[in-house]
Amino acid sequence: MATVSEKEWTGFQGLPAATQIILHTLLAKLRKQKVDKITIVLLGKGGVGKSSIVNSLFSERVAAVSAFRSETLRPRQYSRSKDGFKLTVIDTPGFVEAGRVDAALNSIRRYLLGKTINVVLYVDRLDGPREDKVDVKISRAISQAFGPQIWPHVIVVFTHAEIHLEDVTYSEFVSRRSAALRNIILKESRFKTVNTKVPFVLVENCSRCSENGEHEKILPDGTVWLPVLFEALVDLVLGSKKPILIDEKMIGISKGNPLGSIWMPLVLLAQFVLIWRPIRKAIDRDLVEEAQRHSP
Ligand SMILES: Nc1nc2c(ncn2[C@@H]2O[C@H](COP(=O)(O)OP(=O)(O)OP(=O)(O)O)[C@@H](O)[C@H]2O)c(=O)[nH]1
Ligand SMILES: [Mg+2]
Repeated sequence: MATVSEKEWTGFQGLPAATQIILHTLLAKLRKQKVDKITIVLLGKGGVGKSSIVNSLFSERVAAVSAFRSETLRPRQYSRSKDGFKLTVIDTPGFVEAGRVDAALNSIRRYLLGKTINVVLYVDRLDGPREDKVDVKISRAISQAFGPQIWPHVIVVFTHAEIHLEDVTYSEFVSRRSAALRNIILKESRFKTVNTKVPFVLVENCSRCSENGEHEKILPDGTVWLPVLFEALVDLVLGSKKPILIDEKMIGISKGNPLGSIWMPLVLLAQFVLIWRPIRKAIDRDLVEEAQRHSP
């Protein structure tokens, strides 16, 4: 049974004043559209910073993080409320290695069964290794686990975004890294629509990262990333993307054996046509022959 904690969003008060002003504006925008709750799911490889994002979003240490081992052994749900608005974040165990993606996703989708979600944050490191094959495998596995209809609800989040590069500008590195992952997602996910865009956001979870004069955490290009992340969430939620219910139909989990329920009537029909009808005919023929033999 998953742990559910629902409390006041106390971390909000600890945010820099400038950030609070933007978040208040975003909350008002949601209220205007009668959105009083958002549920976010975090997905991604192990150790990329999913649980750290939970803590960044709430501005409170709610999820355990570790540099050395996985602290998130099963999906966990956290909720915080502010002024009648409830933010729920579902943290999940990482796809430890390529070979275990399907197994990890299977347990995650079973946990999500029956839940309604607004946004999936697909998390990866900005400075991550260039393992295209793993990203391909993960994109395919996510499409298979939830159906390609999950992708319009996805925002890619690149963590470890405070990097300093020697041979390329920050903006060029970001645009090439994001384009590469976005292309893989579009190609492998079977999610292709005209003008498809997979939004992405840069995040730096480290508590010692650079700040501006307002004590807001900034990226090397000066962007204050936390409000940008919240803006992306609100844009997606208000951008006509209805929340999705993770139901049995969507994820292909049925109570019985799905193959049995589809094929059983066909098997019975085939048995009737190929076995019982010829036998019945043969019996009828025998009976007629028998009757003829015994007739005077
Ligand atoms: N510098 C830096 N470190 C980060 C960032 N995000 C996470 N970390 C560190 O990376 C390590 C792993 O972070 P977690 O948040 O536990 O990663 P996770 O994805 O939840 O890991 P699993 O639950 O094992 O899948 C921790 O030591 C974090 O402090 C980031 O944006 N910048
Ligand atoms: Mg974790």
